Amino acid sequence: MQVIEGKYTDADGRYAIIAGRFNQFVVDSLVEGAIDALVRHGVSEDHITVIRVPGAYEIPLVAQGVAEKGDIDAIVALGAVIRGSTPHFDYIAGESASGLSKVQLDTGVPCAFGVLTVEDIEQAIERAGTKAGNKGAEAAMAAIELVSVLKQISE
Ligand code: INI
Repeated sequence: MQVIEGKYTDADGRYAIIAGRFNQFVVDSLVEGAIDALVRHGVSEDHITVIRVPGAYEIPLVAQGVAEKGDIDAIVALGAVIRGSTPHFDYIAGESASGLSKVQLDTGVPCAFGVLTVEDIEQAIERAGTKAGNKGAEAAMAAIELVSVLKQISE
């Protein structure tokens, strides 16, 4: 039996974090968590690029451009879409998720989904480094794992 599992360290990988500016104080904590997780798992700070975009809706387009350029191993998408204050929540959250899924399938570059889609600001804060952990860090770990799995299945 052969079992392929992703490793949680990456000394050579290049990562792009694409972060929405909307709900910035929440997203900044996700960015901080993602960078901390990448660096603590071996990624050099010189190999991390942070790109800011207006909101979660714009992340897929920029992810597509980054992925097509070909010099990044994985993308960590970070944002916060809060239903309470967003009548068009479903459109923004849905397009962000499906757009990122399309980018990773079209390009083969993993796009970890660290976009919070929550009911209210309290839930957002809980997922940005308080009682429910830091979803930015979790997305960064998923990105590292996917880079490792893809490397192994292509060997
Ligand atoms: N963008 C977000 O990332 N989160 C939100 O909660 C949000 N709200 O509330 O509207 C939001 N809107 C902006 C959107 O992502 C685009 O930037 C905008 O529609 C311009 O294309």
